[in-house]
Amino acid sequence: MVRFRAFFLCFPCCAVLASAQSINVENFNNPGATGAVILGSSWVNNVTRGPDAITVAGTALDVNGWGASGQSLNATGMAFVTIFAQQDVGNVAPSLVLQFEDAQLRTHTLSVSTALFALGTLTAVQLPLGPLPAGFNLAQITGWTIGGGTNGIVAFRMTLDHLTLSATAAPVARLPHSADTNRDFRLSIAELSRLIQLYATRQDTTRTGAYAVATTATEDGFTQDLARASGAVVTLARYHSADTNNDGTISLVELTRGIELYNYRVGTERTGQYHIEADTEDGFALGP
Ligand SMILES: [Ca+2]
Ligand SMILES: [Ca+2]
Ligand SMILES: [Ca+2]
Repeated sequence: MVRFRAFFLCFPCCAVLASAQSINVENFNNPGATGAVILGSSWVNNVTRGPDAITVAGTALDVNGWGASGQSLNATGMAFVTIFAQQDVGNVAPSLVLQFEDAQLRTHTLSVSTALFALGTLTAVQLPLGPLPAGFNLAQITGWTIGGGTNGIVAFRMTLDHLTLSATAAPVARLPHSADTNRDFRLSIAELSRLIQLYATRQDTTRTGAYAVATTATEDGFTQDLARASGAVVTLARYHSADTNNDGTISLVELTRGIELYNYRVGTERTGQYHIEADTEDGFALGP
């Protein structure tokens, strides 16, 4: 581990990404969330707030029990909604419903089947933002709510992590980063070291960064390809999340992106937190 230390210092956090093509509506973080439990709803006292997500359980019903008012969201140009959530054991609610309200109190409601969200595994589901109701003003969204969308009929059991709007339907990662082998949406030093190991793969004396899909169990499902020569073209059955150009090798630029994720800080504490987001080179973005 020590021999990597100087290497880290050579790659300070570099802000490669500056896409304004998406809006984070809600991160459900604690602290940091935009919305809150809607008072008087069945979600009161039934929402557990984790650092990165809320978990709705207990006697919560399929109402829209979380939301924000007094917002001034300008969603002009946005065309897709991505919801990052999971179903939890006992969920009976058939739909996850998102409702926006504009400054003239017009509402726009989107509904997606909860079956699209894996049970117990955070899943990103993307859907078109439109068509919009006549006159709905995307430039002046003042509030939104999320939940099961009814008056309260059946049990709602979901964990909600992230809600974004985006201009394009860029491919969205549906799983944690390949380097995040314990799938906690944080890159640890051990996980980064594994990525560096793949990057450092050599054939004879030449660094190739070549990797292959593992045929025996490994922490990330990949293995160093010690046989492949530098520049040899390969097609893999699947690619490591860090291999953003899908060429079967981890390049310096790709490793640097991994280090950028690893280096994410909250104040002075390095947390390595990241989340799934459209419109980035690897389908992920810094922070919870
Ligand atoms: Ca979150
Ligand atoms: Ca991790
Ligand atoms: Ca690559």
